[in-house]
Amino acid sequence: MSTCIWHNRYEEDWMRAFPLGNGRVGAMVYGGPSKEIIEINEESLWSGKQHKEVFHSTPEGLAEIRRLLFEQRFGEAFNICNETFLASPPSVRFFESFGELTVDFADKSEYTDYRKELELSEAIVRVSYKKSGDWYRSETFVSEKYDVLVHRMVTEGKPFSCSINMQRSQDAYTAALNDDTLVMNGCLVFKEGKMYGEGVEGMQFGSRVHVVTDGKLSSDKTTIYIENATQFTVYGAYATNYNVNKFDNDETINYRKKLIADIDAVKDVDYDALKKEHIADHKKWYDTFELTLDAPSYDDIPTDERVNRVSKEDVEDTDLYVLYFNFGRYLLIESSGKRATLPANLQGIWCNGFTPPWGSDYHTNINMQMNYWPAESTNMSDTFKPFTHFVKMISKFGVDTAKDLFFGEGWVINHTTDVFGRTGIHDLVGCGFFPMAGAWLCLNLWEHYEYTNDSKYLEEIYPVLKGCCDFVKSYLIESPEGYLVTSPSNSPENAFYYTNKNGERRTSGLTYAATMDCQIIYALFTRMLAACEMFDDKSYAKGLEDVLAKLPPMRVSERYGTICEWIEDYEEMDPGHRHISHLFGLFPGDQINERNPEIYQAAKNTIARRIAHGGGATGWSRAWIINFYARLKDGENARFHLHKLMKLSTAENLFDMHPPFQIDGNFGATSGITEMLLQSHLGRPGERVVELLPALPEDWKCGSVKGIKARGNFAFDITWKDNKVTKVTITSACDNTLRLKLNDVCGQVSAEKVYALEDSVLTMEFAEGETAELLFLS
Ligand code: FUC
Ligand code: CA
Repeated sequence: MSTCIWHNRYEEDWMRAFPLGNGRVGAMVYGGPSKEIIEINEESLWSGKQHKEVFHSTPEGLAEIRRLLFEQRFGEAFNICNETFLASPPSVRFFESFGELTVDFADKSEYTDYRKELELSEAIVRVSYKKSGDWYRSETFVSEKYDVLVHRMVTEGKPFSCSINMQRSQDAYTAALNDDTLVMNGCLVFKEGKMYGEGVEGMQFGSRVHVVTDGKLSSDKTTIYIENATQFTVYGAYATNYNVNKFDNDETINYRKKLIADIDAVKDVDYDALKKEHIADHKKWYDTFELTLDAPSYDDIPTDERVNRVSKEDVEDTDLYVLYFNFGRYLLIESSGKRATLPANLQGIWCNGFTPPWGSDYHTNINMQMNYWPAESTNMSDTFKPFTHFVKMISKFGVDTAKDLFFGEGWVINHTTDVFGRTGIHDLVGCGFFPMAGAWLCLNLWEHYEYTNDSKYLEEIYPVLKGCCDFVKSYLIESPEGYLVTSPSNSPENAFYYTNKNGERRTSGLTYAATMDCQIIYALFTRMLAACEMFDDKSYAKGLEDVLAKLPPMRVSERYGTICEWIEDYEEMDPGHRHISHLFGLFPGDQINERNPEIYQAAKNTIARRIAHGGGATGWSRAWIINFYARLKDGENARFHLHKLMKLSTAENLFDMHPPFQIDGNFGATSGITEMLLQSHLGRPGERVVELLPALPEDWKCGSVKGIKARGNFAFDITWKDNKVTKVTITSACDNTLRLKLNDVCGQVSAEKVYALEDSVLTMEFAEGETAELLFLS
């Protein structure tokens, strides 16, 4: 059971550094033997500030676009969108690196016996090596309790000398306050630019670094020097003046106060006690789940070599999937659990430099939603907190956008946002237009409710869901076929071929009623109906039912046997496109399932066609495919694409590669593995049916999983042998009825607790906190 990522070779490369975090402060530890570099991030350090977006659309323009789309005059419709839809300023700003903490050693001589490891179950990076016969060992972690980074170096050999610095190459200055303390203070200045609008003197931020050592301390203007030491400990505190409840920089926040208080609280704590507490705190998050696959362990091979064995020699390393899975859970805990107040962005909280890919922002046409796919099923529900807050905030900012951009009700957001509440159409109309993003975000909220069964939470998010449904209802119009449709509409970020009125072959991304829109609306409205029932909101339910009755049905392509991606059976411009949006209903939705065999088969054909044309080329797309195959109960293909993900889209520190690094693939694949082991999407909310090992690959003969969650707040421990379930222990966190489908991995069932069996579905009543055991005989 792999829980340790390790290297025995050092290279000064951010993509080989190991990530740490406490949800708020992130760190990438390079592990350099002559110069240690720890790149720091703080979740809220974004350039820019809150900005009221300006829109240029008009009700007449929107009506004209819609008319043109119904007449298949896509080019003309697009031109109006292109001229009027883009927000001013057009782009959101960036998440940025906080700076680098460095320890520069005087001794630059050769080193041997190098080892750098990240122990996932402890959230500690350890580095060790020998120089001139002496061992040097460091440990680094980010404490949840004290909210600081801790880095300690010890040698049992000859004393050493080094210098310590905390720096950022722009917008900040560092000064030694005295011989043991550095302060860094800054203000993010963002220059005026065509895409970003006026220049901004933005967020204030700073750091306080404190050093404790048995050596001699001295300092000059910017640097602390340590001489003749056998050990030192560095404490780093980091903060900004961002206010997550305002979604803006806040001049009234004195971040320096926090830095001083944080260092004061930690600096005299005994190191071993501090570490012990850190590990115990981490285990509360991490130890809620355990996956074991009975496969050869290659823990003695460095992780980078294991990745390379898969990519270059095509080795099947099953145990590496377990490590990757554990890493996925770890990454969500470190970027969105513990002290996090903002959700995991495109890179979690780990970003190198000042202009990261896609600004390391929040993309809401799949990426942000995908980040949270494993949050509930892998039993770390509390990592979802920052997401809930974020969507609540967005729902406030999105009200003006719904009104001023689309002349609609409720709230809306499109395909990207930042931490300042941007909800308009950004970058380019072609990809930036996606008014169903909010509905998709709401479905994540719903999943949190279904997995926790927490009706207070549902009450809390009900207005947000309602506001989203209000927008969708106001956005729908009647099509010539008599359906209620979204218009304009697109299928992120694909386009299709059509023939225009002059008989010319053209492409368009815009149409009305793209399949994904209909699937998202179906998912949201059917769930909302369940919520209305709970709150006895009959008149609202009626409105939703009326819409559901008039949504266009899914269509099977006559040419390809696939699910049509758009309202018409168009040919895709890119048949291998990374977005497989029209399978939203298969995963994360539940509309496409085995109860409708024709559509289920069409979904299989849809993936096959995408893959035949080079689909799954980005890490996140491949991760999505794993979830699809799991839902199709196809364990072999799920495993095959997991293998491809390791082979083609995984870096030497196990970060997912779009490429470049993008964390959604890590999270998506973690969810995919979970879906292979347990599913609970069939049936109505509140009456879901659980299925065990629905997509177990032949190769994963024996194993066990502990703590895997099903909707309804059931936790399962499952043991299997020779591809058959042998024992299951179920704990219910609330009074509830379990419905368990006995599929072909389940033999003859027996239990001490009373159960009923009908049509291969076992039902069992649970009281809050009750545990029951099922045994299976083959
Ligand atoms: C979506 C994807 C891209 C990339 C970007 C951050 O727009 O289409 O592949 O992942 O988000
Ligand atoms: Ca965070």
